Amino acid sequence: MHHYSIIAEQFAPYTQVINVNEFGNGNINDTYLVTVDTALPAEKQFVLQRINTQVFKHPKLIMQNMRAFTEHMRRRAREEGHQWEMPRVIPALDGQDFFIDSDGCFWRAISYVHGARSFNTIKDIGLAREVGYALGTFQYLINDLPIHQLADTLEGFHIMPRYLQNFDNAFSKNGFKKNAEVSYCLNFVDRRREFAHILENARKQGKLQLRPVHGDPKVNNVMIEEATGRAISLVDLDTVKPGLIHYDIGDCMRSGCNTLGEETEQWEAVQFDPEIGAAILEGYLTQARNFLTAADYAYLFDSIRLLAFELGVRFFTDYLAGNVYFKVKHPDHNLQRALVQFKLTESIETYEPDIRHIIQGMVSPAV
Ligand code: GN1
Ligand code: MG
Repeated sequence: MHHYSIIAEQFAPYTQVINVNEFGNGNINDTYLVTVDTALPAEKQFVLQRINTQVFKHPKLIMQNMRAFTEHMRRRAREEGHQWEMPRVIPALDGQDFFIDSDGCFWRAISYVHGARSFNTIKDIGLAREVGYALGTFQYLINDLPIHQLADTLEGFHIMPRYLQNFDNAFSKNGFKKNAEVSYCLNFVDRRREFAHILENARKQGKLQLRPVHGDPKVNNVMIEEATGRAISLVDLDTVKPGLIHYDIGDCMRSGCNTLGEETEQWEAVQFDPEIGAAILEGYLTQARNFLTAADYAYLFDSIRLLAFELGVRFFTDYLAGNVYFKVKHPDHNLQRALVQFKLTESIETYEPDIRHIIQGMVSPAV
């Protein structure tokens, strides 16, 4: 505790640190909420994070990106009259955007979105619409930033054919106990090998273009203003980089439409909720209509199916590899998480006609 206060003080030179508490439930970085002694409500708290440099090999690039796109988006929101908050980078005592401690760990601080909270699952249609709206707004405000101005903070992120290769490597290298659940997962992946290439093929064929994307727009990264119930920010900005907008919409849908949440132990009961899906898409399209192309719409269903499958493969691969990427609470945690995503993928496949119908209705709304 004391150790963390000393680090927090690096980012709070003029005030006293009151406490440092673990915050959120990220799978990669370590996150703390720092409370300092100030009368200004907006500055009372800030977010302190230790970046996992096993995953993010070039953490300075993350900070460089963050400076560039938060400033861009803040300006754009002002010009467009959007009420939208972007977390601010808080410099360390020496003026740099990070602090390296005596163990060589990489720390950074960002402002906390004040007067807002997030949810791990979606319980009502109104929240679903706000979650979609948040993603649409984020993509809209960053859309005109040239992608060459964004560094690649995580090479291979969301490139599904690569995840399949990693899976094959982990499978051939590691011993594991083969039980009913593991066999189910192995078969599940094998039957969808071809499908895994769908987005990257469309990109190679020039049908889909790289754009700035968020990378991790899951439900609990959307900040909902407490006073109004409106989405006012989308946080967790380490993976903002060039990508396909489909990674974002797929990730947002796979997390929002699984009402049991991705950490549930009842994986057999996991389902995709089409009503919540329709509301997320509706909120998303209020903003995204401005920049989506016909080809973008054509791959929406596939992106929903693919991102659930992708995350399942990533969790399962990490289980096979001995839990080296995602933090786990027990040795079978990543297997459990993989089963949740595979069940969700199955449910998305079952609902395919309904989901396509919903999308179709939004592309060409009845007059
Ligand atoms: C990881 O650490 P967190 O929870 O923000 C992962 C995402 C996954 C998510 C699943 C860099 O994000 O891709 O969707 O877990 N981030 C990275 O909960 O791999
Ligand atoms: Mg994240």
